[in-house]
Amino acid sequence: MTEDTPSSSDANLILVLGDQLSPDLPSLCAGDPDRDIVLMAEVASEASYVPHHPKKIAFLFAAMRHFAEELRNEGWRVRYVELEDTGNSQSLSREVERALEDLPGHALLLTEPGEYRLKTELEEWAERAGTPMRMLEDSRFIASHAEFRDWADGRKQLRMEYFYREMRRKTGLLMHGDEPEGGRWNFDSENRKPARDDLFMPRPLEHRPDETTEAVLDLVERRFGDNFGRLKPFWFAVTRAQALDALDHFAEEALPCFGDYQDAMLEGERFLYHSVLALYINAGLLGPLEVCHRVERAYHEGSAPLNAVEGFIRQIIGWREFVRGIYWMQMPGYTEQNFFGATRPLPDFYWSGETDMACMAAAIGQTRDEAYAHHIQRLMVTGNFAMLAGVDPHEVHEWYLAVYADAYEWVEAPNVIGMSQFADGGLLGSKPYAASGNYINKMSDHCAGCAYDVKKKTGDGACPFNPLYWDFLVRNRKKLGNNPRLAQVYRTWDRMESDRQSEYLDSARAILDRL
Ligand code: FAD
Ligand code: DLZ
Ligand code: SF4
Repeated sequence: MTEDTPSSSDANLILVLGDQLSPDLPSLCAGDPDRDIVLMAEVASEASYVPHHPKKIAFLFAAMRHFAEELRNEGWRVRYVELEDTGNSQSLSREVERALEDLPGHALLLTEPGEYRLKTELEEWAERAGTPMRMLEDSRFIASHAEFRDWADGRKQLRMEYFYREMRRKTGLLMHGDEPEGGRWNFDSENRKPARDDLFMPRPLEHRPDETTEAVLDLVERRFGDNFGRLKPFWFAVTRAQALDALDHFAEEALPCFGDYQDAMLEGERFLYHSVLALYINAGLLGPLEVCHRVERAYHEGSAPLNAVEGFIRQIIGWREFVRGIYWMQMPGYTEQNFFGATRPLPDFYWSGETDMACMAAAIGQTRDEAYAHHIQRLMVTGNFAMLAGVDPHEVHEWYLAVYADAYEWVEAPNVIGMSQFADGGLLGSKPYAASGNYINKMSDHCAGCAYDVKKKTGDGACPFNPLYWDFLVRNRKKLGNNPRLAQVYRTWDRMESDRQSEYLDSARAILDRL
């Protein structure tokens, strides 16, 4: 542990969390380097509340150590507790307590934690300890809690698209006065093409680990090497400067095709035209608005088309802000929601990758290697399968929270519990993202090399997504039968011969029994 001890009354202990690595963090802006001390701590409680992917832990610890160094260079005194330091109590609240014992008279100052769990832990600790604590709102988000609540209040349905328009107006991104650039708010109708493997494929910018990162890699290998996921090769950015380079690289190389191939999947192409920036934005190395401004600049300079730029900006000022609003409106309790009453344990192959479904093997295999899968793999492959198979959404939630380098509950839970599993009964989406093999075949090239036949609907060798799709709809008809967006699908089922219906349900039963 490294620290310098000043003696000052009215001084603050500023707790900076692993996903608060931003120079413009409100608690740092409110602090004074001549008076206050920054506390950062690597602790087992955060590193193991789910079995995080080793790459995720290494990324955060390395980024935390680099950030602490940058703060010191700017004149801050930093008390940095490494995971294996003698005396490390291995929990953030106890590390605050330990630091305050050494720094009597200091008050605790922090920016609101992203996760409800940790916010509650710290609030309860401060109350018990009788320690003065000032928790500032996290202004790195575009919409404050109050703004989201005001927007949501009195609406029968919360739909991202309308919230997104508010965020466009608020930020002025892609706006001409009150009018959206190009005359429309949303250019998705021009997106979502399947990709071809003869297209030029950029790769995200890779960074070589320096000495600090190598030390973290050794630590993580020793302490978390048995967790699901490969630690090496490790190429993530671990400083803001590197993350800014990754942003430039994305804007120049991949952004122009981002919209067109946003929903595509290709065997062996793990990143396609995605940015792989969520882990940097969520940890604070990049600000969401600066990312959007960089991307908007590419449009104004003529190097990226409007459908790509609008689609990308929508993900950040639309979806990212919207899911955060839902999370804080719904917690506590959101992660326990289970609209369908699904109880099946998560199949083992989510951890082993051993499945002969080619699409699932690709998504899980790259998750193991990269701590990354793109949106459609998360939603329409691993998420879709879990929902169709009736897996307990809480188990699904814990898997996603563990395996992705960008996963924090405030963003992961609404995407998993809400968008992907429909476990909130339709708060976040108007219908479940359920799909048969046909969707995956249209958007990918996985089926050509699969042990199953995507065209075969039932019986031996049929693509499992096909019978499971119908079984899911039939099993949950009481809950979904009145959904107008599913009326046509249920009509198709009702028109089916009863023998055919039985074949679907029998095939589904056989698959589920084997899981
Ligand atoms: P890109 O495809 O390049 O998109 C650009 C940026 O938009 C992302 O970096 C991210 O900041 C933002 N974004 C895009 N979609 C979403 C979304 N639905 N919600 C919030 N932000 C979005 N995102 C996370 O950041 N953390 C998670 O733990 C997470 N879990 C998910 C679980 C499921 C089941 C699903 C369906 C989606 C999840 N997402 C999560 C959203 C999205 O899949 C990831 O943000 C994205 O895949 C990250 O890769 P990227 O940076 O290459 O994103
Ligand atoms: C995810 C994570 C991990 C793995 N380790 C730490 C840690 O040791 N110290 C820390 O301050 N933060 C860590 N984090 C990030 C926290 O879990 C995150 O700040 C909370 O979940 C709030 O979003
Ligand atoms: Fe996936 Fe079915 Fe296609 Fe195989 S056939 S890759 S299981 S969708």
